[in-house]
Amino acid sequence: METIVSRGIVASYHKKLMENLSVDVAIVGGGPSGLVAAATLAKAGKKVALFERKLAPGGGMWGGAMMFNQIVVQQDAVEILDEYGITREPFEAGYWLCDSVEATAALIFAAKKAGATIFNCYSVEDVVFQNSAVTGVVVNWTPVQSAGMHVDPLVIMAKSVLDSTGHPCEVSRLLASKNDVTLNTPTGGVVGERSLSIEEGERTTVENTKEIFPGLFVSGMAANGVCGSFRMGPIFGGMLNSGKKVTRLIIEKLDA
Ligand code: 48F
Repeated sequence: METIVSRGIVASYHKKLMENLSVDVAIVGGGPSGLVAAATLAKAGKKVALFERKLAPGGGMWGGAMMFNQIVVQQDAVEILDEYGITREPFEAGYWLCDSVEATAALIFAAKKAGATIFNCYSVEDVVFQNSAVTGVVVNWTPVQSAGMHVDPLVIMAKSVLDSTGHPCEVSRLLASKNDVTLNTPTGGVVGERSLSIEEGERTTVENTKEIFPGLFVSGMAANGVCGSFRMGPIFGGMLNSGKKVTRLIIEKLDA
């Protein structure tokens, strides 16, 4: 029995990894925007692998605000809550309340069920840069990175890469710091996020969701970080809508 258990895990994981060495879309970061993108792209028939640094995907959604595990979602994202069966309670006109644990779990479940493959405990430490475009991601185990071990990474090739790493906008920063490139941002580089302004932050997180360099898209808080816009705190409509918008943009490009 001991051998059966180990053999099953090793063989099936090996198969999962082999099948994802080359994908349509590599999503970096399993927060709400990345998870919505993963679910929607996979539902549209695209081959999607999502890489999440932590043990549990979900990013900043689990904790609500200051660990009060409730989130606020505004009216224009209600359809997305309903699509994933997330319970919502009315609050003030145009605002809904959700349990953050239920909402996060629902998005993870939806992404997996739609056909995306989730690789947790992976950190994306670089991109593949060929012919002036991003063509993949360079991955390593998070514990290797956090222990500072000198272990070389593996490579996942992707037709499109999504930076949904949230506030640090890590993939975009890596690309900009290691290569002489001009990004599609107000300064041509990573501008960095501004302080909190909810209404503007929510609006611009969707506006800034775009392809910032050939092959590299940004969504969620990373979109505002890269473009120099505001943070917004524990309101999540913008994140959900950003995941939907980036899906449309990526599909347009993949199908062109
Ligand atoms: O920050 P995060 O939840 O991304 P998001 O979709 O949502 C932002 C909100 O949670 C919140 C907010 C809403 O109002 O402002 O902050 O923009 O999730 C980002 C995920 O990316 C992972 C990280 O662990 C987190 O789960 N991540 C970050 N860098 C890497 C990474 C990396 N280099 N490789 C893999 N995962």
